[in-house]
Amino acid sequence: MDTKEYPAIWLQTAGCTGCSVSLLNVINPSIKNLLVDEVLPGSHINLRFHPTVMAGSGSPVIEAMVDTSETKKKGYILIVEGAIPTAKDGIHGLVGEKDGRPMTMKSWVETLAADALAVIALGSCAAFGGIPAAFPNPTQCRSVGEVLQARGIDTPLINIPGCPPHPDWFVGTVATVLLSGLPSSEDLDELRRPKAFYGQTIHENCPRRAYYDENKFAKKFGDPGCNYELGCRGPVTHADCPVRLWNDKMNWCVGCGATCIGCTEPEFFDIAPLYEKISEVALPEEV
Ligand code: FSX
Ligand code: SF4
Ligand code: SF4
Repeated sequence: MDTKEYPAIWLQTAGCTGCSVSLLNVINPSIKNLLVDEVLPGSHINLRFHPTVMAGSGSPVIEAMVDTSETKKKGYILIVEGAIPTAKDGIHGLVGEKDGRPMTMKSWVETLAADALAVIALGSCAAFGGIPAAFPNPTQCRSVGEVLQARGIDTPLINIPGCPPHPDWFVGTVATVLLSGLPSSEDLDELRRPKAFYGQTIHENCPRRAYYDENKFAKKFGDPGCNYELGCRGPVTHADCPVRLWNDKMNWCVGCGATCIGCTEPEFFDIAPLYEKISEVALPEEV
């Protein structure tokens, strides 16, 4: 059977590289399976540019990226990790050069997204602005969606937030696209997140939920009880961490005694101090 190649360009903008590190921790398939082998029978992702894992550097890799966008128009996937600095037309974030001139992250995102088959905004920085866009945001970091909208670029966009996102959320989304094509509006929520991974709140599946329902709240970390009064944002946060677990199904935030800090939601870093009860946030209907 012929292998179908899916070219991909992975751009890193204003972020911490945690999204890439998280993906490198993927267990099944392994990162080798993902990058070298067929990710699904007959389908291979040809990752043409990734700043952290590619062996090359300098002009040749920039040329490979540009060549991909020019020769595979509407045939490659653009993955953006990080927010986009937009102040002073993006001068605070530069990646490589073109024709001897420094290129801004903003101009790469605009150029590469316009010619892509689809764009995946990976991580909360790319999806919503995240930590780089936190107040007072002097570089005016914006999400990928905001940058595309400002330019009228209507390439299909999938947001996979999380700081970092779970590797399964990315791999599962890519595998679904390869198997069944781009998601329909039914498959995404109003924030363009795949419902398959973000369709329920943390609170709906939390093993401490019975404590919440009985008003048994931990007063300090380590107490038995629900961590709501310690600032847990599980009731307003959409992701499947309690059932998927992290690090090869080892544990997850509330499971190891912490709170859910709401890392898959817009402006999670700005809405309130992380370890204060979220009384100012309206709780959704009880489930
Ligand atoms: Fe952001 Fe990626 Fe948080 Fe970091 O670069 S989603 S800061 S984990 O890693 O973009
Ligand atoms: Fe779990 Fe947090 Fe909901 Fe409590 S508030 S049940 S700790 S998700
Ligand atoms: Fe993010 Fe909450 Fe999941 Fe932790 S439990 S990874 S803070 S969504």
